[in-house]
Amino acid sequence: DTWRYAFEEALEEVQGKYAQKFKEEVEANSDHTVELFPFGTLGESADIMEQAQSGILQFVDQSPGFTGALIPEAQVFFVPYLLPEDQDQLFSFFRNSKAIKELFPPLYEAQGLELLTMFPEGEVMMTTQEPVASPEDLNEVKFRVMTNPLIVESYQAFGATPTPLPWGEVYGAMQTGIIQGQENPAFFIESTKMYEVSEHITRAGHNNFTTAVMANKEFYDGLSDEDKQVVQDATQAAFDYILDYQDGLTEESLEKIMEAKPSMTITELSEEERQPFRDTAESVEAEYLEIGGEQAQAILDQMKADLEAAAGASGG
Ligand code: 6CS
Repeated sequence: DTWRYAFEEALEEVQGKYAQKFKEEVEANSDHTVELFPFGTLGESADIMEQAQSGILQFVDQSPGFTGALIPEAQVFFVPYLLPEDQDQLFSFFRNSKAIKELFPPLYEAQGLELLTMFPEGEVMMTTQEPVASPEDLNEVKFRVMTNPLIVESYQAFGATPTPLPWGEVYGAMQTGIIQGQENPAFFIESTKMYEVSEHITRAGHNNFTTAVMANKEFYDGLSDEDKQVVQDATQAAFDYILDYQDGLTEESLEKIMEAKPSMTITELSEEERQPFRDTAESVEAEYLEIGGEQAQAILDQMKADLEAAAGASGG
């Protein structure tokens, strides 16, 4: 059969690299073919999700930043400073998290989706027109966020005026000044040329971009045991590959940005400067428990236990 797989990025960006590896594995180990649909070929993120839910697509990569509108629990990824900055701890968390492997799957199932994996894409950085060293500097800055209520809360707590937008509108909105800030990992700021329409990059260390890959559940349930194994093995191989792929990616991307635009500033906030941003975590977490759905508390507790285990495992 031909399996259709859509994602939110271009072929040579992180989600595309993951998808290419998944395709390669499936095709090497079965008679099936995987047809890849990069960003823009089938619409915005919300469109490909609908297509996966209705079975037009067999696979979809949609980030919790968008899924949080559908599965409120997925908004947990927007509690600032919840995920560790240390890469070993971060990767250990994604490899072993019980929240991801056991608690999230039933929530995705209820939406007609088989959750296959979640993986990180890189440290999230702000790009703005003016330098940012404190929440005061975000005052009156219309800041584009992905479309879920908790990240709106989070950027409000950071002092900004959050503006939820689908990805396709962000470059134009920055260019015309409708928004004056946005956040994304370095590789994406580089590949989408977001640096052309912003002047400053700020590293507050508040998050890592998480994404998720799923299958249409009816399709997945209808597969033979052998084909399910092919899908699971390809998922695991692509997961290992994509963590390796990210080694050094952030620094390389920042270098490319500086080459393309020498006037760009890249500022890593000090611990002291980060403190007021960090201080918002408590209130955003409380808001998550309010709006994060019935399983919010269970997910948050399990995430924290998983993160503690990951910190222990990597000696951190
Ligand atoms: O900011 C966004 O909306 C996009 N950012 C990344 C890194 N991937 C896909 C997503 O649509």
